[in-house]
Amino acid sequence: MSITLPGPTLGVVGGGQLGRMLAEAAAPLGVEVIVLDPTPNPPAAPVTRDAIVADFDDPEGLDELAARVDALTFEIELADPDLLAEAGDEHGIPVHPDPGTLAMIQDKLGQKEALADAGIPVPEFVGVATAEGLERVVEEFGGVMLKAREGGYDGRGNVPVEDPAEASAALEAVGGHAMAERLIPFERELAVMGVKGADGETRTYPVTETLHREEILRESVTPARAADPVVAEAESVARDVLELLDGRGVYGIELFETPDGEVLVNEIAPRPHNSGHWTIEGTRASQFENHVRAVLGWPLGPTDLRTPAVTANVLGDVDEPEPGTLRGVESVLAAPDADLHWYGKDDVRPLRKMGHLTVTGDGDADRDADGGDASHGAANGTAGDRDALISRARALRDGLTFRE
Ligand code: AIR
Repeated sequence: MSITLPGPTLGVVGGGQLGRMLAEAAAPLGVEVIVLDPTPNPPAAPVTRDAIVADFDDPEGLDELAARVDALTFEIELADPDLLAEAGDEHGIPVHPDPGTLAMIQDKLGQKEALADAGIPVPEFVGVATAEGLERVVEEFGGVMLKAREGGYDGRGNVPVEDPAEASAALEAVGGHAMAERLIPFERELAVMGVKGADGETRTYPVTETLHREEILRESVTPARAADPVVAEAESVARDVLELLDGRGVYGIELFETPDGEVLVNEIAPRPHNSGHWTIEGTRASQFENHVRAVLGWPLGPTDLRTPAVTANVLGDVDEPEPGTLRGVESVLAAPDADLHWYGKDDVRPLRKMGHLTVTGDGDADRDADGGDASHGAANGTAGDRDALISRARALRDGLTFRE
């Protein structure tokens, strides 16, 4: 392989925060990025060479993108797999992950079937299309998570149903074409970011613990506060998942830890993922950098932990959409242990992901500032340190608001 600079241009379908952070990671490698997004001036626009305004399923828009880049990828599952494959063929450029993998993952039922067929542990699941069918499943499973088969993300399209009487409304809410899976009374939610590079090379990042509320990720904690055998099992399951997926790139693998220490796959994202944002500060090669490297077929970068890290999402705390102004930022900027990532979205909406901050170290910034016993870049820290880190990240995040 010969790598020369200036480097290639990467085309990304989707220009949201993930596209923005991909482009930020691509720049030091000499890689330029062009995104395609339906929204004019999307979050990635200020840090990319260009942002083409087109729908994800607009053949002309995708053709224009493919004509101007050396490789294609996507940062949102709403990308169209058939168009991606066609554009790649037409312009003779690689598309990663494989559009077939995207198509498999897009259908939540097909995704679960593929995992189950490969012998990968998943919660019990079934496809549902009628209210009567869903009622029966809710009775049998004693509660399900109902998921739109296609199109849902950031908690949209997921509805817990514990009472058969709610079946009809729930099915309507997710659009009628759904997958129901047994509600898992999990001990913890975990996630592993994995990356597949050229020549079958795979790497995983340390296991992350994810904390959700209302189906939306609030914080991620790395390393996860799980027992060693659970962490080892999570890594092993993640490697099996990577084995199953075709195409280079980063994959987010969301997992449940059951009360008896079993690990089940919740779902997979064929792209960088919110539960891997901590890798920007917590590792040498972030999920975004490794996605760029992988898609281009370049050698992968190190995924080991540099420092314990907690990421806290900054979500829209408004009741109605409005132009977003984030207040209270000074204290995060002044913090010796925190990094702020603002996504640059024009409008704030209720619970919209507007930014995040990552805190590293042991959670005791005052002690660190005094030159005391800090664990930056050193040991992995204790679970108690992680508790302190979570409190610290929450305190900084909760000081931010879009409200007047
Ligand atoms: N995204 C993609 N799948 C899940 C998520 N969160 C990211 C992508 C996408 C952006 O969210 O970066 O472009 C869209 O965010 P929003 O707030 O406009 O819906």
